[in-house]
Amino acid sequence: MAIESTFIMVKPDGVRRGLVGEVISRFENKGLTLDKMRMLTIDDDLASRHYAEHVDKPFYGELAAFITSGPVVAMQWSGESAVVVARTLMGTTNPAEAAPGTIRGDLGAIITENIVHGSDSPTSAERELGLYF
Ligand code: IDP
Ligand code: MG
Repeated sequence: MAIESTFIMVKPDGVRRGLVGEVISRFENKGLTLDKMRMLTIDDDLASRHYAEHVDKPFYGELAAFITSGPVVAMQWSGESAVVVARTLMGTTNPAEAAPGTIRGDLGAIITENIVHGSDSPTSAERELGLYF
């Protein structure tokens, strides 16, 4: 048990669909604390650093085109076990299979356009927060 910080981002589909408030509300209602927030449009260089683990994957071209397609809202959230708490709220990667009650399960249906990014470990969180803040 430990207080952690995690990096959460509303992706371009979430911003376009007007879901920023909905996503923020879910994290607030869970009891996490919003520490930092900024809106920006990701360029190709930042996309390749953010998704460094995926640059060689077959879906990277589609992923990079999508993540640079419009503004995102980048955030730092903190709280007890914040990394896993946030991932649980988000739901599994593919919204088509994500459980109802999760952000992706309730709001999405397409794997690329899954509304929200969240760090998958405290190590990833530290690296990703350093890219944006
Ligand atoms: P995560 O966002 O749940 O951590 P990752 O495996 O890290 O999932 O993948 C990063 C992002 O890449 C996903 O959120 C999704 O938008 C996209 N993605 C992952 N796997 C696929 C795929 O097989 N096809 C298309 N897009 C994918
Ligand atoms: Mg990931």
